[in-house]
Amino acid sequence: MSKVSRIELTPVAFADPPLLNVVGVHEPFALRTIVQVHTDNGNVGLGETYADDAHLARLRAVADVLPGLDVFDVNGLRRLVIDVLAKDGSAQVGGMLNLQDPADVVLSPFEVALLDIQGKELGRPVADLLGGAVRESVPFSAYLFYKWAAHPGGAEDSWGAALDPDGIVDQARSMVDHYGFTAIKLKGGVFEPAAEVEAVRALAAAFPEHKLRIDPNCAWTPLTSVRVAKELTGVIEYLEDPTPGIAGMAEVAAQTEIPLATNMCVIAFAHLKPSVLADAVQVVLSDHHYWGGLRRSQLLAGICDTFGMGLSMHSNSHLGISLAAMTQLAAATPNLTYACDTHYPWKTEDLIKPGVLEFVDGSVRVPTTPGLGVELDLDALGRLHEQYLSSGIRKRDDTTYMRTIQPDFTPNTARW
Ligand code: GKR
Ligand code: MG
Repeated sequence: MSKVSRIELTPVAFADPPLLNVVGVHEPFALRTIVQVHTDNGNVGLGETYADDAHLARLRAVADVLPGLDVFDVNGLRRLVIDVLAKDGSAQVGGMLNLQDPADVVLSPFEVALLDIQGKELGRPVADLLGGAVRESVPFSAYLFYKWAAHPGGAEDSWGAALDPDGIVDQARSMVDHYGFTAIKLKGGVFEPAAEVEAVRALAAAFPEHKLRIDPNCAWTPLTSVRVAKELTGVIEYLEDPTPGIAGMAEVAAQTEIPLATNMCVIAFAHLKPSVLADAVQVVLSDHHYWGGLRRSQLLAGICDTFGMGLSMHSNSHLGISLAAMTQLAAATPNLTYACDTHYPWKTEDLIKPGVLEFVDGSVRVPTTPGLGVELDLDALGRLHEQYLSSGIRKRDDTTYMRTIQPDFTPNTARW
């Protein structure tokens, strides 16, 4: 079997609409790093991850020590990552999350790339390496955002503005008509809770058959969260991160029958025990980008199963290699029974060759060709890398961008 011969890390920037959230607004470009792991027999494995400067520096440090690694030695990969990052500090990812230990977020894209190579060498899709696909297609949810019609000074995008319940329902209509989603998530934490509850109610009236969720990214106090939960009982399938911290979530969970979901207070293996002991969350949103890749995400799935917690999937702005990895993982995870989040419909540029990852009836068919099942378009990679160089953006910072437009903006965390 082959060995790693060299690694290419390419930071890219792709156009992103002005999506609003608790900490500000998305900048005109989102960043990703594309990882290409080359082998001594001419194979290439793909991975995709964050591209903030600090993360890129860690990826580069790990990439330097990987040549010579057997592509099946995923345990060896993790040991190397841990050695290289020894005594390294915490890692900020996705604009809002702070990980105490950067090992799993750095490991992830390399692990995905090794699995891609393993699949190519064995002639099997990655889902087969993860135990086999238990579903032929993976359901995703429509991910709605309050948004402006355009970035300041820019041209209006095709989605238009969504700043009230009517705008949100129109946005949902476009997403559902276009992609066939059967679950809908609203990103909240932007307006007062009452306004966001009204938007969810408007969605429920317009889409009575759809599963609904709201995620204010911890914008509310426990008291407000309990009030909102009362108002939305019977309307939403889960309430995502209403309030910060395991203790706060436990306080809310004790007072509602709506399952509480999180991608903010349980974001690493160390958080599972305290969260289970406090019965703080009933659904964990996994994300292979910081849970250490696909196999460690399966470990998380097993732990959720053991402790009777549900499992769903979180997303940040991403491109097609991530979508392929999410789809292969979800296909091979029996207890991933909620529709997964994805930002994919918001992007207008990609760097994989088209035609593989299409949404039909809200689901993506699991590629059955070897590896992840997607191919990199090298011209597009070059274009998006040029865009990264010229964009000047080197880390995601929704708050600073928002302050260039509203100088007095304060992130809304636990404010209401
Ligand atoms: O893209 O603005 C955004 C989201 O708010 C993202 O940053 C979150 O990580 O999607 C995420 C979530 O579910 O919390
Ligand atoms: Mg969330």
